[in-house]
Amino acid sequence: MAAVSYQTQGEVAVLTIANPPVNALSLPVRQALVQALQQAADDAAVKAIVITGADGMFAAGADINEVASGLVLTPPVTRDVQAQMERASKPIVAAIAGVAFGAGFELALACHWRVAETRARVGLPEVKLGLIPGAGGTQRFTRLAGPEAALEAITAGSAIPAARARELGLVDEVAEDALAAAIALARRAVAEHRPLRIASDVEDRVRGVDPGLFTAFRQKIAFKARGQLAPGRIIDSIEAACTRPKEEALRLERQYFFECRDSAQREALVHVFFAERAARKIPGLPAHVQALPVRSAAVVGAGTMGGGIAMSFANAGIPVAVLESSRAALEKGVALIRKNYSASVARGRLTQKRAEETLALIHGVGDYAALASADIIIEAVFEDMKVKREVFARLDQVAAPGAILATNTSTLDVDAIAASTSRPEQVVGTHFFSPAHVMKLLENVRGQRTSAQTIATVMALGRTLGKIVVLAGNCEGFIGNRMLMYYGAEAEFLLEEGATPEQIDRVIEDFGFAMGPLAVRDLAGNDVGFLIRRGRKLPADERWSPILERLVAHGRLGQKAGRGFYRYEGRTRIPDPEVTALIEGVSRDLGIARRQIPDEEILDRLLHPLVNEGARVVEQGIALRASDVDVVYIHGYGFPAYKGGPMYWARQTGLARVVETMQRLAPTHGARWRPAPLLEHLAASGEDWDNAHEAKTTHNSS
Ligand code: 3H9
Repeated sequence: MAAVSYQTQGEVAVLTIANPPVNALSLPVRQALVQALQQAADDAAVKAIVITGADGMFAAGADINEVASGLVLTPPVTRDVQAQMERASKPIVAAIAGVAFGAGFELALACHWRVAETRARVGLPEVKLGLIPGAGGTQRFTRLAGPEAALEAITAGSAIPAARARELGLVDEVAEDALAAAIALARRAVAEHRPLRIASDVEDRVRGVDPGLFTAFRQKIAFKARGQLAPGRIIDSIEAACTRPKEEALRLERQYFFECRDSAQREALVHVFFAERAARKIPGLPAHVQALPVRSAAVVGAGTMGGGIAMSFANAGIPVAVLESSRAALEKGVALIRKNYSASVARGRLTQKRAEETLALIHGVGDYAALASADIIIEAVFEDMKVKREVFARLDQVAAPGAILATNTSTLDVDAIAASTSRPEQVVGTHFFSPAHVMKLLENVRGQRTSAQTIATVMALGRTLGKIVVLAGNCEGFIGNRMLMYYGAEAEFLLEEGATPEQIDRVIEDFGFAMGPLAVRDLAGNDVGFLIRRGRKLPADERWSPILERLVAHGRLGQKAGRGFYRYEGRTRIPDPEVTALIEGVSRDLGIARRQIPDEEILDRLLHPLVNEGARVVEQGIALRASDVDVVYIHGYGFPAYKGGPMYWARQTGLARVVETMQRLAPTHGARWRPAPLLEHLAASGEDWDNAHEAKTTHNSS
């Protein structure tokens, strides 16, 4: 099939991009577009042109593989195609269905007019790949919609719904049938001899812009964008659209595009893009296995977690019952859900109408019998095996025969929970992260007897709920929490040796994490952390630091108590001399001489345990691939996406160097610093995580 098909409907030539799966503008598409545009220009019977995409999708952008390989720069580049379009004497209209993203939208912006289908979305998501739009996107967007809208949308990489794009002036019409409406518009343009509208020549929105706008916006996103290259370059480029001549601004955009394209951040974010998609693929799942439809759901437990899970279902349009046997607890839970929706309305993220419609999908119930019709029931009760087993035994009695019974446990043995039912093949872990309606990650956990169909269903369900889904094997803590154990422990050992909570958190936050490990502990509750730790098995040659226990004994339970590793004023953390004294007391008791610890050592000491446990998780098949570990850490634990995740970080650092550092630290810091066998094997053979599966097989059999 041709990359671009050419048909005529009367005097209109319709050019259809056909490059499955997402009509990316790869080289053959660009070549075919150049030819088709020329054909239309040469055909005297053709008076206007419509560009559209096959299979209900305009174009998702440049081909990301070409960006990585450099082929994106092989002529004709997108800018060449656009120049040909802007030179054309015949009107060109874009008919946008599905999405027009990145270079796809940039192509549409170079058309004279744009018609979008009602459900279509447009946008420039390049920032999510560590890039800035490279085909005039920052320029034409700004000229059509103005700099304020451009700054917001392009630095966030937002997908803009058709109706909003129309309001912003990015598209000219919204229609049920974009192609028919675009052809009609093209015909009108011919009949009325309309002057061709070239977006890059539109001046009124980029004249007389207050330069303070850019300074203010830089400050506004400073924290969120810290450490990142692309957001700043996007602002620079939009500023150039408002302050420099057109050609110069376009040249600058191109220069910034190259700078970003050649950056380590772009490489890391492209890794993440493909890692997220690879995570959905489950090797060995028979092709004939279909996900079961989930038309209704139920959640046991109306606490923060249960409420958030219920909201995730309702937000996806799936009716959900929330069970809580105590009436007071149920009312409290439902009130919290209502409050969350009201807050979204107040922030302008949701209309009142939509909030009410969504809320109406959530039903509080007080009796297990009310769960009988649910396709899936998710247990979100207290993290205690006995309680969970009791809940599952009850669920087994009331649930529909085909219903999936899922546990939201974050650490407990899914098989032990499944064993309390008569249908272990329908039992699975669905580990949501708090707050569940906000956090993107869903870590599904496969028990020993979980069926392929159950797995297929919860993997598909995750996507329906808008989550990024990873499948983990069953072990204590699965992928994420298991890795967290040594990371958290190491932070406290560093405190014993001389670091302060604020130094540790600063180093990790400067690295790009959303929050440092001690601030996270305070947020989650030190009592909770201590309880989980007490229940965990530790190798005989390992120990826990007594710091956490002492904090709890002093009532320093974390943010909820106003004091933990820090003192809190609202959510603001303030270093507390009392904590310093407590930590120094621990060092004294243990006979540890405190010292100044360099920031680099803190970073090494915290990241290496993550990588090492990550390697064990891969080695033992708990994670299907190293990149799944990256996805879990980025979306569940605040690891900076632009650094690619812990396993990617290790690869960039060099696996041999990682092993060397661990071996250097092992004699002083204990058995936990012994490199995982898989890590040692890969480092010695010079192989990469990509070969981890083969290496694991070889390693296990040798
Ligand atoms: C750019 O345009 C730079 C320019 O400014 C510079 C010009 C000079 N390329 O996500 P899905 C694959 S940068 C190659 O699972 P969905 C994807 O890997 C680009 N492949 O489906 C997957 O493959 P597989 C800016 C791509 O329905 C399959 O398509 N554009 C691309 O959930 C299905 O994808 C973007 O960043 C691509 N551009 O979502 C948009 N896109 O089946 C990125 C997808 O083998 N894409 N694939 O795993 C998206 O946002 C979503 O893919 C989309 C579909 C919403 C389109």
